[in-house]
Amino acid sequence: MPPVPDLPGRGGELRLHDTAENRTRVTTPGPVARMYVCGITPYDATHMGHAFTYVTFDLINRVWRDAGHEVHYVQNVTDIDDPLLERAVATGQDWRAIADRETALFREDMTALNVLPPRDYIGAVESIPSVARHVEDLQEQGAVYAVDGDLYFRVSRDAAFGSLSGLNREEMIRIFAERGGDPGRDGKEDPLDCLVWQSARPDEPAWNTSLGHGRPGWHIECTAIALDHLGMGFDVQGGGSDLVFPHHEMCAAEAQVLTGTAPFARHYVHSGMVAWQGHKMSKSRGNLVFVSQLRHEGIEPAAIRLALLAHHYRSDWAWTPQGLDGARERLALWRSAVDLASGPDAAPVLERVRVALADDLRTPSALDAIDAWCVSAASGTSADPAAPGLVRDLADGLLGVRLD
Ligand code: 5CA
Ligand code: ZN
Repeated sequence: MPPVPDLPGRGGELRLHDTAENRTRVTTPGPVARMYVCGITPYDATHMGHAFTYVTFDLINRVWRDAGHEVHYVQNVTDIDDPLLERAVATGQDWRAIADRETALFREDMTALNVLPPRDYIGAVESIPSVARHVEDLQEQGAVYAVDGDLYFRVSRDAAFGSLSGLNREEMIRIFAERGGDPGRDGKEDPLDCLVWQSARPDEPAWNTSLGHGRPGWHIECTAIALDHLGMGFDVQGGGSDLVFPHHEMCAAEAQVLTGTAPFARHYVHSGMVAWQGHKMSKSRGNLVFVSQLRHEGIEPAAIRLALLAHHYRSDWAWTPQGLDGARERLALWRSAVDLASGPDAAPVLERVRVALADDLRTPSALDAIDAWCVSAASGTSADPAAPGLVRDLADGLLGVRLD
């Protein structure tokens, strides 16, 4: 955990857009705010889309802390799944070696970007015993059936199924097919039922559990990890908007059936998609700009972070070299201003940044407020010797942009 500067006073309570209610409302965590953010599937390096998503949830972490909460942040790593095994076959490498290497690189990239690490960072493989227990519980409730040895969850058992994404059935079936689901498989009771346990396939890794020899489905992994480490009704479940359906809808449905209570999470928060070359940046398409590549080219991580923060987290946007150039200029402006011996009173900047971030993370306004202070400081007419230090601390503490 890197040091986070203490700031005078306290920020206000964070308001966030909730996908399930499709409106922005205040988060109401207890003394310990609880957040689960879906982690990477480690078969390729961290790209700007990942970075945008994890920087978004890092802001939530920082704003809650600034408002006086502790934060219990949990993240998974999907260290066994189809794309990882496909990459292993395609490259002739061991799937575990790929997962270990890419997970280590992701953590290095997150550290470079000054993203505060989760308290619990949990792998899918290490969670297999827990997944098996949760699937048994679902079986006892009659919420599971088998198709040729694979186990499916009956989504109809959750009365609230569909309410998170707000999609109609037809849309759900279409998107399910696009994002790892199998609506057309023969023998399923409902095309939308999702796999919770897949029996062993030849030449694929498998584990012995009470459910037989096999491996977990994707959604139940996050359900189990979130329930084990946070319990029901935690404050925020997060990820990119490509996880709204089916992933977060399925996680919530499984958890709600398992516990007989709702909601799984009190806010469902989703970041927009970062595109490059005309399409959403994705490992499967291969149109990627990697954090580690830019770092090796000598681009400062603080500049990458500023390039991301220039976009509101809910917007879809395209990465551009010009955007990065603008961020490097901004970083230089901020650095030269906080290196001055004095500047205009910074208390109003702190307030403006706090207000902007607490209002659904309006980062562009927060950056504008700091820009304005820097321009005014550079004009040299004001003389508060404490101001540059406060701006340095608030840029680091609230936005995660280190200026030293
Ligand atoms: N392991 C699962 C979640 S349990 C997974 O989706 N992994 S991932 O590696 O594909 O994506 C990790 C996170 O990055 C997810 O929250 C995803 O929504 C987000 N993400 C992926 N591509 C982009 C993109 N182009 N723009 C913004 N966020 C993205
Ligand atoms: Zn997940």
